[in-house]
Amino acid sequence: MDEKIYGWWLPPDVSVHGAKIDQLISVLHWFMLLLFVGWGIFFVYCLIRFRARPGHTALYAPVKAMATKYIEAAIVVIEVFLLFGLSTPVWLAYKNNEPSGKNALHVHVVAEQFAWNFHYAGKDGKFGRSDAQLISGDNPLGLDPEDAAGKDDITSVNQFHVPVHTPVVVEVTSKDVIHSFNIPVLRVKQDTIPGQRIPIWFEATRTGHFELACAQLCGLGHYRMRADVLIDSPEDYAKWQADNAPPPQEEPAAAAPDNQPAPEKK
Ligand SMILES: [Cu+2]
Repeated sequence: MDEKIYGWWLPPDVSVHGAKIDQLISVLHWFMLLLFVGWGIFFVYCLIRFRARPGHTALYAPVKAMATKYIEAAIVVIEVFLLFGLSTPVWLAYKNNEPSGKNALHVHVVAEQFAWNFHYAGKDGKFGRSDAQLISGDNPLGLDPEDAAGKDDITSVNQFHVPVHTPVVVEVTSKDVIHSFNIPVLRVKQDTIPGQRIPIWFEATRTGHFELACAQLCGLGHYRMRADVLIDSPEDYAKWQADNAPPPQEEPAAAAPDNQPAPEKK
């Protein structure tokens, strides 16, 4: 990786939509800190005020005080505001702004124990047919070698190249169990569910070498289920595509065994 990206606070944000998510995370954490300090002070006050001492007996009947009810009601109102007033609009803005049109790059991602497979449509912009029956050690995506649309498709294992300043729509699915596609610097996280192809999107604002991690405990090899995320300049991305353009059956990355991906040095 290019830099140390995990410190005391959030990792750097290199996405166009991440600033609002970061703002939301900050507001929620400051509010939780406020609640923590408030309840902490109240707890210590109670320990001292109601400590056991001679001449004082415990009161077993509930105390009838309105102040606590007002405080609890106020917290409920604030939490409802945080959920529906702040969080939901940020989520809707992200979900409703999925890029469409020709300039968006579409990538299919297939998770498996314990690797990430990436499938690009190639020059013709059409994804070749894939079939679970055709999946093998040499063909982890189950691509149909007979399908003309798939002849120029590009695949890679644990190497996720995307161009900078380009909307990218990723459709994630899984071959086996539930995994989670998580790229912290791009502020995207989506569970991958067998049998479902779920779209998420992002647009990177700078080039660099980052990390994709599986964020769902998916088996004994979960800890090593990661991929390199390479946000390339348009020239580097075009070069990578050209270097890896195939016929798919001769694609070197696709020939890597499922669990022993050979990471390519940048
Ligand atoms: Cu996983």
